[in-house]
Amino acid sequence: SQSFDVIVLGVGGMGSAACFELARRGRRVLGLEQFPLVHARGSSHGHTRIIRTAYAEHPSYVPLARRAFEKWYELEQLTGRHLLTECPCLNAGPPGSEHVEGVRASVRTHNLAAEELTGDEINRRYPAFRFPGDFTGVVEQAAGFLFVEECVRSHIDSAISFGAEIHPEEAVRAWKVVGDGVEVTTDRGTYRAAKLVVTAGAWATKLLASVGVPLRVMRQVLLWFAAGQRPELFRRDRFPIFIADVPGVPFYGLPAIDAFGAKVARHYGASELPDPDGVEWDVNSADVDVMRENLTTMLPGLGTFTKGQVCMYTVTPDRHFVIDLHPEFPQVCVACGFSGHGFKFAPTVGEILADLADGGATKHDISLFSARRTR
Ligand code: PYC
Repeated sequence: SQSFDVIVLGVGGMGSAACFELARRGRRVLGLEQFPLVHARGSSHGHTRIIRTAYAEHPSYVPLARRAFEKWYELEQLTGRHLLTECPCLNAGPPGSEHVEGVRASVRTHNLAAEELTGDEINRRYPAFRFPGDFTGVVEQAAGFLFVEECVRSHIDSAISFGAEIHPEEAVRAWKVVGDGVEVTTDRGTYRAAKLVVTAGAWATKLLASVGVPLRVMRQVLLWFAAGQRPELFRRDRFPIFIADVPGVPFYGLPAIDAFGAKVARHYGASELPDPDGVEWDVNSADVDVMRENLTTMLPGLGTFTKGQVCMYTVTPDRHFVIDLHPEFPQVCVACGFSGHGFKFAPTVGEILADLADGGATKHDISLFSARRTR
C-alpha cells in the first residue's frame, strides 16, 4: 500500500483547505473524494456563501472570521481568482431575537464597527425590505460573500500545485488505526499514513461513528428569485446580505448578482435526513412554498422563482463545530458538524487541521469545538 504523511477524507470545503495547508507545509498529502471534484452533493456548493465578522453564534468565532478574511485574500492573490466580494450584512429580528442579541454580544466583546437600525430605518435604507416596524437590526460592513465553488477549486488547485495527490471519485470504505498511524481502504486500494484528517461533511455520521457529539443531517433548500420590477433595489449597493430571525421560518439572503436574481434560503428548520446517501436533490413546489409568506410580506418586490438547489447541514446540538483530535486516536483529526455556518471559515479550519495534524495543537482558540463536550 502507498504511504503518505497525511490522508484527508473528503475534499469539499474543509478538506480542500486542509489539503492546501498541509501540502504548502511540505507534507505528503493524499485527499480522497467520493464524488467528482467541486460537486453539488454535499455542503459546499450553491454559488455564494456568506462571510461576516460580528458573529451571532458566539464571540469566539470573531478571531477565526478575521483570519478567514486574511486567508481568502491570500488565496485570491495566490490563484489570481476573485473569491470574496465585500457587501454589508444586516442581521434583523423581532425584539429579543437570539440572533440579533448574539451579534450585539460579539460587537461588544470585540468592539466591532456596527450600526443599530430600527425596522423603519432598515426599510428606508434598503427599500426592497418590508420588515415589521418592531424589528431591529445590526448592520456591519466587515462582511461579504464567497464564490463557493471557485473557493473549493482554488484550494484544490493550489494543493495540487504544492504536490498534494487528490483522488476524485474514490469512495472510502473504512479506516483503522495501525500502530501510531492509520490505514484507509477505498473502493480502489489501501493507503497508509502517519495522520488522518476526517472532513467528510454529512458522511461524518458514517465515518466518525465514535465521535461523542451527536450529528443530525438536514436537507436545506437554496432558492433564487428574479429581481422583479425594480431590479436596482436588489443590487449590492442597495441590498445587503441579510439574516432575518423571523419566528417560524428564519431565513437569509444575498443580493442579485446575475440573472437568477436574489438568493434566499431557510436557515434550519428543515427535514432531518436519516442518511446523506438518501437525499432528494430535486427542489419541489413545497420547498418554494415554505418561503412564500416571508417573501410576500418582507420582500414583496421579488419576481419569479428562477432556480433551486439542495444542500446539507450537519448540525450539532449546540450548533457549534467539532474541530479536535479524535477522542480515542491522537493521530486522527476531525472537523465536522459545521451546522450550516461553516464554509466562510474553511481556510482557518484548514490551518487549524494542519496545526493539529502536525503537532497535536493550534494557536487558535478551538475550545468551543471540543469533540469531548457533553452539550
Ligand atoms: O454561514 O453566515 C452563514 C449563514 C447564514 C445563513 C446560513 N448560513
